[in-house]
Amino acid sequence: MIIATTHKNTDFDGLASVIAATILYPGCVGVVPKMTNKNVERFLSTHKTAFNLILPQEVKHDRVRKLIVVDTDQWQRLDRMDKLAARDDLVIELWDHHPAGGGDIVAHRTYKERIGSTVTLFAREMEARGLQLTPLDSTVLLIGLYEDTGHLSFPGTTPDDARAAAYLLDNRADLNVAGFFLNPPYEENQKEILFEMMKKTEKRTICGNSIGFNHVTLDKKVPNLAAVVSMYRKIVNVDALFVIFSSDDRHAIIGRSGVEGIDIGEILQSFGGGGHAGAGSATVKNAEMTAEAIIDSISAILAKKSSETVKIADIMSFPVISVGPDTPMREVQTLMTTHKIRGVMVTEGDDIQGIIVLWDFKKVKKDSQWESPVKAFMARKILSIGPGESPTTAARLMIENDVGHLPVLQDNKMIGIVTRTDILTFYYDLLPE
Ligand SMILES: [Mn+2]
Repeated sequence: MIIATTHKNTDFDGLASVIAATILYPGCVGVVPKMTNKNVERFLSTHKTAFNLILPQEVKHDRVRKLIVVDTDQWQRLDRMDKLAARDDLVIELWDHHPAGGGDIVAHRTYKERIGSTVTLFAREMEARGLQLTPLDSTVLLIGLYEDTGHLSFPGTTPDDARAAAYLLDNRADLNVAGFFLNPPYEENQKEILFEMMKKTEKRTICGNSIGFNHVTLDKKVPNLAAVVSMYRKIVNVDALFVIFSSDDRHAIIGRSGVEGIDIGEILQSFGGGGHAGAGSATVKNAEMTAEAIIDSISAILAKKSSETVKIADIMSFPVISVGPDTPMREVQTLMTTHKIRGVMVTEGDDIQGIIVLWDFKKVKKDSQWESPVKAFMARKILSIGPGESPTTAARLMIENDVGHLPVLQDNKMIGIVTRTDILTFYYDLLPE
């Protein structure tokens, strides 16, 4: 007997990957954990008989020859598979998109990639084998793919995810059905949680990223908190959001990120949880840590991680070209053309007086003005940045103040300049000209 199974609190990527395994491996039966996410439960209540699925208690462990594990690589996340973990004659194959770390399942064959969803791995294999799927199979796979990639919008989404979506749509995946299960109506108690969170979100800026923290005490079980957190991150407009839901004996941490630099799965591994770059969760016992300690600990991890990444000092231009305030405009223009630069600092000794950029030359209306001193045309409002700050902080300063150049100051001395071009080059991984 071949069985395929996935993690407890099964999401659509897990369920769809189990179903995909039953299609890809002849004779394979899918085992769905008893605890599933609310929307998966809703889907199964109407669809389960359409697939070859059973519950964990129905598995005859001694008859299982081969085990396919999908969307996780940890034994403890499987439902009632301990008997199989102890067997040494069992053949195990693993399909997962969670980056290495923490997994204790040793497989004979591993299909593991940093990719948007586990479904993508299956869909790619199915397409390579020229399989035709039914609209029903295609639809459930598409729901899994969309859920884990935020409809192909999460930063971890790859071209292969988009190609997998194309393959599933080619096989007549139904977007109406998918939309229905991907956007469950919010229930009354979910709305209450949402309002509760809105009242007290703590925002911290950590290395240029805005991070939201919420602590909510639950007096009853509320389904699908993950969906509420996803929605709330967009409402509060932060780069990443961590919500701690505390009940009698434990804290459930749910995290969501909308930026590439913050990998939720990696951060929550420190708390014994996991997930992927855009989304993840962890559970911590009340006795082990307070909610405040969790928030501080996440902040510390974020601060440490960012300190290892790129800083302004790495991308700034130097030495900085500067002129005195009485330099004629004509001379400044020649200087910019010769050095192929768009901005020049106006300084007197170490003192920054202003900045003149290409754009300011438009203010020169009469020929005689080319002989006027630069101080008559320069902008005097100067924002600066420190060499240890992040490119994100620079980008934010530029956007909020509509400036294109930021002098980089260290101990009040200008050591470089960072421009819009430097920032764009950094963000798009473009090579410098
Ligand atoms: Mn997944």
